Amino acid sequence: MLRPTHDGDRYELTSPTAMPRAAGFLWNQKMMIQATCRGYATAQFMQPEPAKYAYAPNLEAKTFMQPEQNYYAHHPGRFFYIKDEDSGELFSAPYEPVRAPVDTFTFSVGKSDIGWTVEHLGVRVELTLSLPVEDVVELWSLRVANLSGRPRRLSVYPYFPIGYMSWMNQSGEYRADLGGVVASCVTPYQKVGDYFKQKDFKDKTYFLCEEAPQAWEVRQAAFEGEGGLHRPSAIQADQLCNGDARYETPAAVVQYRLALAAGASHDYRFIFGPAFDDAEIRAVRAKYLSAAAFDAARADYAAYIAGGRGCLRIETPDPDLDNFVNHWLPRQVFYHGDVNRLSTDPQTRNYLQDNMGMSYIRPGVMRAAFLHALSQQEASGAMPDGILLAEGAELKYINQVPHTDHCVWLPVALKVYLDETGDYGILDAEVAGHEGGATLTVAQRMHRAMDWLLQARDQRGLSYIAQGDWCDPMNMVGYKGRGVSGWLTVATAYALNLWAEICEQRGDAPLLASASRYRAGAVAVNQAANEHLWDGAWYARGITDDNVKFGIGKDVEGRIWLNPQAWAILGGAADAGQRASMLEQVEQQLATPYGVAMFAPPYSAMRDDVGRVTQKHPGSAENGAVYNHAAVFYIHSLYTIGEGDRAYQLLRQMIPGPDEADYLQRGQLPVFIPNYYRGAWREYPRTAGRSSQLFNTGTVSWAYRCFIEGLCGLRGDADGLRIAPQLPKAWDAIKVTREFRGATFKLSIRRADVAGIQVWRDGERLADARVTGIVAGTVQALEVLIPR
Ligand code: CEZ
Repeated sequence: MLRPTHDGDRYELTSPTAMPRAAGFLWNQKMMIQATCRGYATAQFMQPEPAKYAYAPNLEAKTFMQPEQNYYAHHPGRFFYIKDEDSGELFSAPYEPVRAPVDTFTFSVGKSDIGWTVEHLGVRVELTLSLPVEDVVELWSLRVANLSGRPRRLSVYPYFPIGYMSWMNQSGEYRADLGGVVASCVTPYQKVGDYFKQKDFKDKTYFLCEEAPQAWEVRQAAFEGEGGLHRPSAIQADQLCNGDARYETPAAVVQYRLALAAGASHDYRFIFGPAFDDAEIRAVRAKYLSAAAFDAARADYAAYIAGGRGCLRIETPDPDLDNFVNHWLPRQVFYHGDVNRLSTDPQTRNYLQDNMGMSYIRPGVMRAAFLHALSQQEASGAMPDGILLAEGAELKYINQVPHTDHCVWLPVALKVYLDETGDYGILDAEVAGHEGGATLTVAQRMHRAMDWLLQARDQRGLSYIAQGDWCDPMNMVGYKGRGVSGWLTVATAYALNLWAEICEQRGDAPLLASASRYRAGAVAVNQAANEHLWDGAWYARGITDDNVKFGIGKDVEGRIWLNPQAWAILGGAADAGQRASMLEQVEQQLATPYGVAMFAPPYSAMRDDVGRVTQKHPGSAENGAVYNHAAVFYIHSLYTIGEGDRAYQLLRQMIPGPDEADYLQRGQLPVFIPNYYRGAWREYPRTAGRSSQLFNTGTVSWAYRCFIEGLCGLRGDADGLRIAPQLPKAWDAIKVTREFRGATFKLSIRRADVAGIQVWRDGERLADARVTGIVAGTVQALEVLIPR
């Protein structure tokens, strides 16, 4: 099997399985490669740091979830193999790794659990995954039922791969005392300081079984053997070998022998998660691993999710839309405001917009977040790139790249909060600066932020972009310190106007004086935009360090961008004629069947005066996708100018379906809005519309706002609720329930022969299309008539 040849110059191995990792290696001054007997190879070259030219099928990036994530056989997952003891036949649920053609398959996504039902070989497998409200633990229930009408002898094997935990130290074993598999590792590090940061990490992964199994295997390679994941060797034997993993990749696999009479079924429960030590594992077992505890945890969790149900129920001619808006959209908004994308340093714009959405769900959360963000304002009035949420958190990754737009989001988010709550008292709230900064009121800090935006402009009056604005990867327009952002310029005007409006609403003399100053500032900014950025039919995206205007008619790629148009509408730079021209150009150049693209045509190669956005694959992400965050700004802007039809069409396109061809093309369930759908509709129609599958996106707070305030037209003001629905042409009537400042409004909105909007209550017409004197706890029924 293994022998030296050529006088000892060479060794020969004749079995590919006896020493599967036996390898040789070669090198030169620029590279090295190690190759195993089975053909696996690891290579690296120097440029001058070590780099790869062939990659593992997974990405190691830890910055954020990756769009369009690829899955492969050894990707982490939760699997259950079922073997017929008599025939030896095998399948797995939900589907991987065996990929047997099962008879029936159901994947069921709920708001508070996910389930699968699979039938094959006369056996039904029902799986449910749920989570508790507080702890990091997966609750898995499994029911195996015999549908075959005859007694059956089965083996049931949950297979939870744990994966490559650490190059320093990893192992795993079955722990009878804890009732399951426990794998342990040491999170890798090299700096001494990291030892102290990491020593309390939860470096154990447990898989606990309510019912003790007959056998187990913890060494992944022993489980899989030569059979491969679709037919693991360990499963082909009668019984698992009770193996452990010693600096070997661990997996949690257990075996249950199950004799089921005809029509009988058996239930199992498992928990899976991380822990610091055995004591914690014991405690989590005691707390969760029983039928009663599962039921209680599920009920608690369902209640927790229901707490984010939002303030709007609609009944429209489009039931799929209703379902999304009533159930899934507020859930996604709640997710964002609840956990801030599970980051300790969310980007400031994300933090503000994600919490802005909480205005409709838990306004108190938005209030606290807003004050927290302001507490990290810099002395200059600038906002930092990220908001630190945890003690010891640091600005990382993208937050180390200087962006210039963060102050814009303050009045944007604040206005939504004020409209929803009327809590103008927040302007007087005092906010202590962090790291010994001054204590200032919210209004004073807002002034500083607006002053910062006003001064961060060049001699033409255009806003500097530094290494990015809203568009993170637009990092080379202004890295030399001169380039400006067309979007940020018109967005600055919008921010100034919003803040001025808030000051005017508050109405005390000093605030009024500030308001007129900021109004004048907005006028000046808009003038500059019109002078330097209007390109005849739309606004340019910016001007580079070398004074090259881009996003203009003569550009072959990146010719027209959505953001400057949308925000020129919002900020008032565009007059009616300009708006009409922009809308037409957007429709002609950016419309796709899957929504409106963020710009077009996509870049096909690097433009080093624009930046890495041009290096993304054409039509993906910021390189000309239907980037929903940008699309929703535009939709919102359309609602503000009474373009309800156009707005609705685009809003509807943001949700997958309802026809099958659309679902297939997008590849996504209509239970969330993804951050993008592929663009490049003209260039790459095959992939256009494909979902990124990323549910982290600033889109959702705006989308919810568009449904509430745009489509249904139910926006608050300082002391009332305005009523100005904008139904799409094809609709005659809708019903809406809107919760607002503690009261409930039940509206029946329909078209009638009226000249303007009429609102009727108890047979009496209200003076305006606006309700005031709102009393929490009351329910009002309103008839709303809108012109045909
Ligand atoms: O991140 C988002 C940001 O969270 O991109 C948006 C930006 O406004 C959001 O604040 C537009 O650029 O760095 C990159 O290239 C990434 O593409 C990120 O910009 C992007 C990712 O989608 C996050 O999942």
